[in-house]
Amino acid sequence: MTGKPKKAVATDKAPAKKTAPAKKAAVKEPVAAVEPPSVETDNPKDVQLDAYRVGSADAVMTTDQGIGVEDTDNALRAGPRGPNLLEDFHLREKITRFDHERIPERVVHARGSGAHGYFQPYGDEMSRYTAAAFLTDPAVRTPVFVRFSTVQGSRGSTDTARDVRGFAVKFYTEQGNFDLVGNNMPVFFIQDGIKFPDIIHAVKPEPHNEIPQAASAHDTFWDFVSLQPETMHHLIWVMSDRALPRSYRTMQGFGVHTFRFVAADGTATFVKFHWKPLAGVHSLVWDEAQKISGKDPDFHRRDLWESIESGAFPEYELGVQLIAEADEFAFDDLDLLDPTKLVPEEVVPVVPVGKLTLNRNPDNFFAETEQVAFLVSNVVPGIDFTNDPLLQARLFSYLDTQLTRLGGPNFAQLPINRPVAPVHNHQQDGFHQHGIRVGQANYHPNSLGGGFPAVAGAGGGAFVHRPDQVDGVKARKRAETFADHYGQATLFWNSMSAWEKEHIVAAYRFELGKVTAMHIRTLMVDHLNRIDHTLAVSVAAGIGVAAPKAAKPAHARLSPALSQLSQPGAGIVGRKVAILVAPGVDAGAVIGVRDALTAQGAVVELLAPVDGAVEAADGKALPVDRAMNTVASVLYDAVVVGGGGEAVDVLVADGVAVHFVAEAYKHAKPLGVLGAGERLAQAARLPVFGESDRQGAPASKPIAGALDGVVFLAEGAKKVNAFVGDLVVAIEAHRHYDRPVDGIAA
Ligand code: HDE
Repeated sequence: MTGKPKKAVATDKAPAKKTAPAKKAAVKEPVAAVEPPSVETDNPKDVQLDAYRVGSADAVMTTDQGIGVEDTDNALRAGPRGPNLLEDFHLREKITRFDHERIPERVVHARGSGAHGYFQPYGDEMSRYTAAAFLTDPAVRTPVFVRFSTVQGSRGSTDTARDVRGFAVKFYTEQGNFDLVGNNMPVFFIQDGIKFPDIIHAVKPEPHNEIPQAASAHDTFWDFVSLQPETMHHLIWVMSDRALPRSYRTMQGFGVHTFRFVAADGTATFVKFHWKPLAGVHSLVWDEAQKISGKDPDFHRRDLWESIESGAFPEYELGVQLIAEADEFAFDDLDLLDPTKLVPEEVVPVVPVGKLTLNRNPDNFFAETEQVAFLVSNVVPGIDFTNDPLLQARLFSYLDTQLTRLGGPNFAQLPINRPVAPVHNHQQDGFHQHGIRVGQANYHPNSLGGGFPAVAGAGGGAFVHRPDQVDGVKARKRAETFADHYGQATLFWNSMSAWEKEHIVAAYRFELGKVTAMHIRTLMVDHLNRIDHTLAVSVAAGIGVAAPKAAKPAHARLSPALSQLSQPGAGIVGRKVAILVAPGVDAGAVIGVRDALTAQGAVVELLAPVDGAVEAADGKALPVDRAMNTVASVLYDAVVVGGGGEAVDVLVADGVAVHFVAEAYKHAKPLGVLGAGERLAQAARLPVFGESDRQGAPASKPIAGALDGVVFLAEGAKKVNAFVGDLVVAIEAHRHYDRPVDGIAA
């Protein structure tokens, strides 16, 4: 099999120019036929994929055997009211193909979304540490395919479950595929891969009734973790807002395990991989995440898709923590081989290596996102494994699982999985073999094939396992250096801001509050007491468990980099802003705000009680993007209330609009209020606007400027630019958790 497939299947292909996406995605004009997209000619993976793209422009319909189809709406039958005939090969083929459309979903990480892109290193600094060219040559743009995922739920479950997110990157390097199959949290639940089936059985829907879907808030999960203290560190991450990313664009990624870089001279260095989103790290709040699950279960998938279509490409910086081999035992509180531990960035800084840009959506979800097969064992020269016992088990699992999921050993020949590097070996046959190997010799050594393919050796680009001294007593035992299960959970807790701590307490209360077995709740409070006494007392108070006795004070060390506040991001590109309008709206101010925010990259939508257009105060029609009741505040990052007396009368009388504002405020979102719109803010009981009689009385003393993320422009004031400036600052900050929200009903 050669790495460069001949132009195959597509005979009807006429690459068309990719057109700019329609601005209003909700309504699409009918199109005659779908053309395959054009390719970026300098992207070798894209060029390779193009050989497999099939369009149907100007084509006639055929069976799978290429026989023209006369009629696909009526089966062949004996007389118009008679029985079907077995000879109807078109009917049989069509139904058979339909019957077999599904493949087994991934046993974990079943729900996901993918995107194409490229990785480019900033410079050649890494060549001191690794021979991997794709990390060291700034002239090389390596094509990548990335798949983000949740862990627990099925393929059709919701995006915004409280869960770990997968962050799997396939680099199609010139030296073969390198897969960095990471998560959005830097540690894992268990230390030894042999426990993986147990934790996954425990978190998945319970076996007797298959409940709950996409949730860890149930007895079996908490039963398992309460009996397995090594889960405590990862658990507190999952109880934090890290488990509720605002989008895939705004979450970090981690390789989790310690890997090894190997330089050209054979020197090895321990390495931990990090992805940092350039848009900053932002999360949802739990109430919002649950509501989104109903309003738009594809929330993250849609966000990824739309940002790529609009040209606001998600970007992540790859960074590495490097630890010399000689320093393997320099850490007194962690073992580098223990995947339940992180190395604080303040101890070993993250060195930037290069940038990942996601710039193209898949052409076909099944062919690409569903069939992509990540293998932890895919490494290229310059990157090697360590003895991390979780990593070692993963090295087996990923190849094994593809055999069932993708139906046989030839899954690497699927277009999305093919390396761009040439492939030559004596592997042969099996289900779905695509290659036609020529020649007589399918073994090594051979003379009949001239000895080819020949083994390469390091000089010829071969992967050479780094010689490593291994020595020990065969036993089912863990290292004593893996024994501490609480210290880093405490480190995480200590590093959180006040609001992050509040959210963690609320999450434990919610999750444990769903656990019906009281002894599990009690045991969990005991564990929390070893992490932090205040945490344990606060959780206990919410779940009907007696407060634990004061514990031995845990350590007071911090790692500020663990707080989301350490990675704010800059700008408002891709933030979604809703502007509420109604007939009689002051269109001038609304248009000014919309255009100014759009110019800075925000996605702004005008919402009104009904779709279409509203007649503004100046008599002109102002087109709206959606009816308010088809969306909800939880789908936006910020909300602006339009001004205009008559319009605000309509909005105040509309429960949907009042709820929209109250809910956005309660979820700590930035709010902009234009002129008379303050009456809607009062109707929503926003404290910064004072009490309201709900009858439309203007605020006696309107606030000025931005307060707790609420920005106000007084009626008649012309300072739209200043208003927008304050609003942008408020949106950039993402959330405003310090504001008072007690008593807001939403
Ligand atoms: Fe996975 N994991 N995993 N995992 N994992 C899979 O492989 C497994 C682990 C991760 O988008 C499966 O192709 C074992 C850690 C991601 O296609 C399976 C163990 C981390 C994805 C599997 C782990 C991950 C998977 C299911 C413990 C973070 C989705 C389908 C030894 C560093 C990849 C598949 C995608 C998928 C096994 C632990 C991340 C069954 C046995 C730790 C992101 O092979």
